[in-house]
Amino acid sequence: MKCVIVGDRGTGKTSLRLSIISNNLPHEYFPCECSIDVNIQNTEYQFTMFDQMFGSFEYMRQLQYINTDVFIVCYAMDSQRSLQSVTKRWIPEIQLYQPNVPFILVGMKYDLIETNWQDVTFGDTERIAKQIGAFSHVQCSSLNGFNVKLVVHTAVRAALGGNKAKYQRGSCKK
Ligand SMILES: Nc1nc2c(ncn2[C@@H]2O[C@H](COP(=O)(O)OP(=O)(O)OP(=O)(O)O)[C@@H](O)[C@H]2O)c(=O)[nH]1
Ligand SMILES: [Mg+2]
Repeated sequence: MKCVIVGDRGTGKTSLRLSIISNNLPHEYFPCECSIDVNIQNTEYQFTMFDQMFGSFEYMRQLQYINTDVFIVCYAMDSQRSLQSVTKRWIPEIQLYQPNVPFILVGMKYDLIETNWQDVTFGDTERIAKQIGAFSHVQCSSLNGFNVKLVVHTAVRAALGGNKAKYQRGSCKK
């Protein structure tokens, strides 16, 4: 099962991928791909995650999108701009190249909502998730591990459900 993580620079894509496999934030360079086994309803799936290898080059990113089963589309919860990029940039791009592949919307850096003023509200993000046709919307923190497993399980379920999946309400604290 191939999962590609997309989102603006610094939203936490690599940290999420590494948190999924190790529950630690990166301290050094790691390759762009890693896999874990996920058991859902007594079936084991190999879940392979990629984050962007090619910086801002769209023509190279589209190659990475080939054969993707599910996208994780990220915004950072302390960045309104990264949420705007979801609708302006990332959704148009993945739908251009992989129009039938399901995706989930993921709010990153949930831990910051306790310390920082938030300009991204939960209502806004739920509304946007529905508008863009996300399978689901989850908010998580790679720093403390909150909802990281849920991101994986939701992505696997989206991949299994394919493009027929209906929006499912996100599982967030508030
Ligand atoms: N507080 C907090 N910081 C985080 C979290 N996840 C990532 N960060 C920090 O955000 C910064 C960017 O994280 P990356 O994982 O490198 O983000 P990225 O999306 O891979 O960035 P690019 O590869 O440059 O596109 C780093 O300083 C991380 O330590 C999180 O859940 N909470
Ligand atoms: Mg990265």
